[in-house]
Amino acid sequence: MPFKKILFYTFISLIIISCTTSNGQLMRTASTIVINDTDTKDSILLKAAHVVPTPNQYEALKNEFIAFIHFGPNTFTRMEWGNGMEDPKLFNLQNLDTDQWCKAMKSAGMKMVIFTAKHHDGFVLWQSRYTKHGVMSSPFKNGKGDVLKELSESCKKYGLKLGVYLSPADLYQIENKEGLYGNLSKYSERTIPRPVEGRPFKNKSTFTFRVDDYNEYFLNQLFELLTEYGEIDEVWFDGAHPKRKGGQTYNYLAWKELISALAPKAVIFGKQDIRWCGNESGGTRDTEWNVIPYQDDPKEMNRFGDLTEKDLGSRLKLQKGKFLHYQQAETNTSIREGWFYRDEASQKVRSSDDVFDMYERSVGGNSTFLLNIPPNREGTFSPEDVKVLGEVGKRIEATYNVNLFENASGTNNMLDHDLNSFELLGSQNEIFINTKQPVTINRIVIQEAIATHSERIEKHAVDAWLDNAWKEIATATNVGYKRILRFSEVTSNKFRIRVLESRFAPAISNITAHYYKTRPPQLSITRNLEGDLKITPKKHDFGWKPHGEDIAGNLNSGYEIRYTKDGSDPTKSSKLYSDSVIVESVELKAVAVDKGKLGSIASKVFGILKKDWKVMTSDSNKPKHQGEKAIDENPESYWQSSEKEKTHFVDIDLGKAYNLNGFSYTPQVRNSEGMIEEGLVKMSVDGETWKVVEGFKFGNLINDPVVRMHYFKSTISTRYVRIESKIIAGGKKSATIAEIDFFE
Ligand code: FUL
Repeated sequence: MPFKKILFYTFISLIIISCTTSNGQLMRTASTIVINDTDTKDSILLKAAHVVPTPNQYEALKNEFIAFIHFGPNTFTRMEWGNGMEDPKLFNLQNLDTDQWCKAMKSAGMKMVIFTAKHHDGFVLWQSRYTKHGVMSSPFKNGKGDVLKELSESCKKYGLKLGVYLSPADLYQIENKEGLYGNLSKYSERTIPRPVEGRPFKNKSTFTFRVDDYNEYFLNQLFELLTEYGEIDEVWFDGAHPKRKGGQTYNYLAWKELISALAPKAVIFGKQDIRWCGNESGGTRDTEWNVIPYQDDPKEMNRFGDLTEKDLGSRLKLQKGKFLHYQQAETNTSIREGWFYRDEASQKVRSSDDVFDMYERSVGGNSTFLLNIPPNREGTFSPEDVKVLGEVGKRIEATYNVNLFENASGTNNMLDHDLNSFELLGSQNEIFINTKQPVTINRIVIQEAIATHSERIEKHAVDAWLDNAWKEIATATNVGYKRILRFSEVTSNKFRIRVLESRFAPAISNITAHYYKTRPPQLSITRNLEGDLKITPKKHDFGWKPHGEDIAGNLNSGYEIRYTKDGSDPTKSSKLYSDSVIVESVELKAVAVDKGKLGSIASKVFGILKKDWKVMTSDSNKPKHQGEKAIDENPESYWQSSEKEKTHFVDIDLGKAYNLNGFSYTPQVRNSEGMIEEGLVKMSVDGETWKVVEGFKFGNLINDPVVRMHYFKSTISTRYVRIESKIIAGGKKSATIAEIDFFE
């Protein structure tokens, strides 16, 4: 063995020995640790193993499953992004029922709710003293209503924590003549809150900051939110900006000072406490590290970029940092298509399978699950959303409230349900658990004592004693706050967890075992150009494959598929799916039936058959992205125009004239290129001269690239249709279409 290697192993052994004697702490823990020029790969790793969450971050992690609520003028206009000039009168809320929201969130097992007090449009949903653009100018309770107040009271009643989303982007303040955003005002000392006659504050504290008009406005509003609605546990700063003006910048460090003073228990999202997971679809990383390398000290940073890479905290990444910082991810997505409520008919709701799967991947993948439920125009959660929340809550309870290692023998500190007690693994990297009776399980939960010992496990495996031998049943990478391992069910009374790689001695605080009652699979529905229907089980995104076994197949064998073509929900006695069904202009719904039990219903609206369609012309194509790709029934392939012209178009010959009442646009999802945010639909009698039918608009496409519907004001009868782009999302220049469908 070369001398250097011997030295290294001696160093590691010494550390392990000292870990066992010094509680695994080789240096002081902190939520940010500086890396010096003299640090080596090993000392960087040692430092990473001592980066721990702040008490607030740790409390936030323990919430696990939390709710998001997007509500505002967009709920009434059906837009994803408003323009800031909406008439407050359209916020015509008649039957707000925040108790109903809280009941539903509680039924899902959620612990906190984050509410869009102000979205990008600038409309405020509380009685602010500092603007008239909000509930005070709406018909809601004759201008006297306060949605946040009602929600905060319901939260207290139902035992939910409350967080506020206050959008830094503010289109009302950008667009209106007296708007403060980007008004080039001078920086000067301002007292927060600015007194308003007749509206005194109960909280008498004041602050002085050197800021401009918009930052003062923002601070005044933060003051209201943090002092008049009870305890606030999270402040959510969104990074998106539909528009900017006047080089407006944000004095986040001042905002932070105010938040720390007024809401000392609050974590801040989008800044140093909590980061965006990097997508809005519920995607999770197989390895989600919360110890992240930074180039600057996060405590002093004003701006935080989005961290979207797959690998954020591997050993290699850590070596490139100047600061190691604890920053957990929130996996945020919506239960509906879009962040805001649009309608019941065409805005799909995620199935319970989907939500439960995301719950397991995110909470069990070292992050927090933040699920948005947008209230409808009535001011309630829609029945479908309530149903899914309730079902998911029941599953979580039935699975995770029953610990099948309850009376097992092994190291007590890991089996006692107490997050504060832990066992430090020294040179011994195997944990044995014996149950009195054999147990049938398909889930194991492991938690590290991150509050004191950071996240240290890098790779681990679980074995079960089966047929007189150890059989590996699951493997995964890091653990951190929580790892849920999922595997095909096994029955045994002996289990073993092996830590295969770690950053110094890991401290394990909790190990439990569970049984998830499998259900008929979710289905996926497609058709080809000829209209041939294909219904297959949707693949669950399992992060590992024990011994190459087909988990979905194992869990769901023996089911059959039933379907309807008239939009009604399929039942056990609906038509049995077999090959060779042709579908055209139908709303197809399908369900898997397993031992008499129905799975969740999958649905898809199919437009007219595309067999005889032709793309007559398009203004331009990029190589491999010809116009035909927009109508080939394959959402993976797409048409893409050049970047040269301002507007782009595709002309389609439908083969014969149809009476069309709308179309759907499927954006390509490979990257964020070419999403058509605004455009025109044109028709032609001869395929040469074109007349505008109407315009269309789709918001938030880059973050939320799902199929969008546009219904025509009245039916159009035509054979030739042109889809023309006007504005491409994100200021991009070329247009893309993955699929266009027309409906009769
Ligand atoms: C995005 C926003 O643009 C969306 O409207 C939504 O609020 C989402 C949570 O964040 O950046």
